[in-house]
Amino acid sequence: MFVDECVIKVQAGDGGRGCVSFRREKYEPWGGPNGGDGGKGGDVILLGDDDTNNLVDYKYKPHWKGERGEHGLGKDCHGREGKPAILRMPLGTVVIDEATEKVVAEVIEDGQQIVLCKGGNGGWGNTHFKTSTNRAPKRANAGQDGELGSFRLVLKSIADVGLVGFPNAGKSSLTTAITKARPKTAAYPFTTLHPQIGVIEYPDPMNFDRLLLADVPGLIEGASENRGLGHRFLRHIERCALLMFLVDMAGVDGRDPRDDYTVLLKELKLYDPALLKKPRIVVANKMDLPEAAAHLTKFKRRHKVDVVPISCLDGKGLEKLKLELRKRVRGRSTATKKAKASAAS
Ligand SMILES: Nc1nc2c(ncn2[C@@H]2O[C@H](COP(=O)(O)OP(=O)(O)OP(=O)(O)O)[C@@H](O)[C@H]2O)c(=O)[nH]1
Ligand SMILES: [Mg+2]
Repeated sequence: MFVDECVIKVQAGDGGRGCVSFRREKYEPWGGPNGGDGGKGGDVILLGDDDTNNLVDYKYKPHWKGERGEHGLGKDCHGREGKPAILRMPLGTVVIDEATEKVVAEVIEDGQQIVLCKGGNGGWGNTHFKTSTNRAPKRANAGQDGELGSFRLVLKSIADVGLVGFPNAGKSSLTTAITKARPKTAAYPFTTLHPQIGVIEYPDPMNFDRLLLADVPGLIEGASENRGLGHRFLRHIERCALLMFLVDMAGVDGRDPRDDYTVLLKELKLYDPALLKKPRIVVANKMDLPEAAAHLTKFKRRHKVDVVPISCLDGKGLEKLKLELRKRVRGRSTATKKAKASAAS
């Protein structure tokens, strides 16, 4: 089961109580205060984890608590700190506070730690309240309460290239052909029911590189009115640097490939117009079928865009496409870096 949105309720541990105690020993009538402090409560910590790509654990276990700090003891013994609650999050998780509707954290890197709720500090033991005029204080602090809250987790996958296309266009076939991911492929629509990330490797020994490719479920006209699987999964391409529009140029399902492209642009715009501002590459798939060449000529005439022709079946054009993807993604990031550097200087 794939879950990319859920609500969790978390509470950090309360601090332990400080202790009121006095040193009592034989021949030591005025031993003085020796109450230890309470321990700090355990935090609630989010930990970026590259090995998970799903929030399903949090759907079934939505309540998380940090441990309470132990109370202070006599003989100046401080209470132990409470253990933190560590929540492993898939990379790309956005955390929204339900009370304020504000984004409070974003988990981006493997191993990144974010304290979502802080544990309460432990209370002071009576040693802290000793003064020259009050040498036997009978006062100690209670521990502070740990922070608590209700948070919505929304997973927006992190990838360099996001696939956009109608069902059956061959998105999963392409992912299988150029990455080691193995999404299910079949000749019926909506084979892919949730996003999958594949890694495209460039095994050039001098210049090893890799790009992440997001295969998402197909879009159909009316996705904005929740037809098909709706727009739900488009959030997984929001962060991509490049959008790859994959069009079935043979029109196997009886649609005109020219209309497919128009509909895809329209549906993306209805979801979020900012997606159309992203760089995009148009790829024509199924060029091994005889009808495809004629469709491609008509397509270019109407849409006036550069199209990369490929066939996932016989592998034609795939190497060229991989290089083109690297050029566009890396070229873009170097261009952005150069722009930032010139702005800074
Ligand atoms: N002839 C031909 N068939 C292809 C090619 N690429 C994919 N197909 C076929 O197209 C069908 C759909 O492929 P998928 O990869 O499952 O398509 P998809 O876009 O992932 O579809 P959904 O997951 O349903 O959105 C399969 O039967 C593939 O064998 C190609 O280049 N040529
Ligand atoms: Mg698929």
